[in-house]
Amino acid sequence: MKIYIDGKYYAEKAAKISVFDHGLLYGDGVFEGIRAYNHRIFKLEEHIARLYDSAKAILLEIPMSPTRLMRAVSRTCWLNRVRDGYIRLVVTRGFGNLGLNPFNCKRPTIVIIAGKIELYPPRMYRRGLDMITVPTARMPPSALNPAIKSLNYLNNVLAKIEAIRGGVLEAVMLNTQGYVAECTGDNLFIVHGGQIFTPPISAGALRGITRQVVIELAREHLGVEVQESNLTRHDIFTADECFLTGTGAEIIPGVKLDGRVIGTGKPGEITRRLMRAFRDLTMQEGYPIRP
Ligand code: PXG
Repeated sequence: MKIYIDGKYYAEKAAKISVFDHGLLYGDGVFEGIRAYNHRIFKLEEHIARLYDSAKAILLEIPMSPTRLMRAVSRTCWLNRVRDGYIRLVVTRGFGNLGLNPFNCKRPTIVIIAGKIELYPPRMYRRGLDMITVPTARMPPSALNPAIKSLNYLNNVLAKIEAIRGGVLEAVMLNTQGYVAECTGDNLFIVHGGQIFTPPISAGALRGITRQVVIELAREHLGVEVQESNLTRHDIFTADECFLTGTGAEIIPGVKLDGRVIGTGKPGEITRRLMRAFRDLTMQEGYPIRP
């Protein structure tokens, strides 16, 4: 594997950054997880735009234009002969000293890894996920806005640990008001009476790229508007269908929450139609992989 660090390519074993990098010392940085399908990078422009938004929110100036960064991502995929894959794009505050002050870091570090990812075993896509609600609440926007895709993912990691310790693979995270925010690395949707609902961004969800794709697919392919509204656990318990969306997860059905079977306990019709429409879309469009 050839890994991009600050404009140069390194073999996997040689791809290293400093222990004084504030990305390591403080989780001070931002990232994107991006997928490639069929020799094209899916929604690259949208991922790059969100990366710059996250960077802006933490006063980190990415030392490269969005266009050049997109080319660097594409070239990294090309050098790694990616057809279908997963790209991790990371921008840290950079090399500094042991103090918290980010202004001692001279230049952000940019890393691009083109690899593979499998979040859940394939049978879960056919049968659906069992989930639990975890005690760790999603970070309130007044502390660290969950709309920022920062390197500080401990909130999500703790929720993931609680899910796995609880015997399932995914956690539903509530906000500090008790409304559903999202899962550890996925947005959440429910279907009720033929309508689709998802928590608003203000409930503490990331503005998911897959979430936006699903909102558009629902409208265009199913003729159903997705409503953004505050959801409680009760809304999930009593839903006809539930599914999660994310770059890593793609679209995966949720069939059980806290011991309550959702709908029939099997992936629902609307979920399956969206999964098919999503798969078709990923095969059709994207930013070409080239040198
Ligand atoms: N919420 C959170 C907290 C995320 O981290 C999503 C929602 C979905 O957003 P996108 O834009 O991807 O549709 C994410 C994305 C992983 C993993 O290893 C997590 C994400 C992406 C890829 C892999 O768990 N998070």
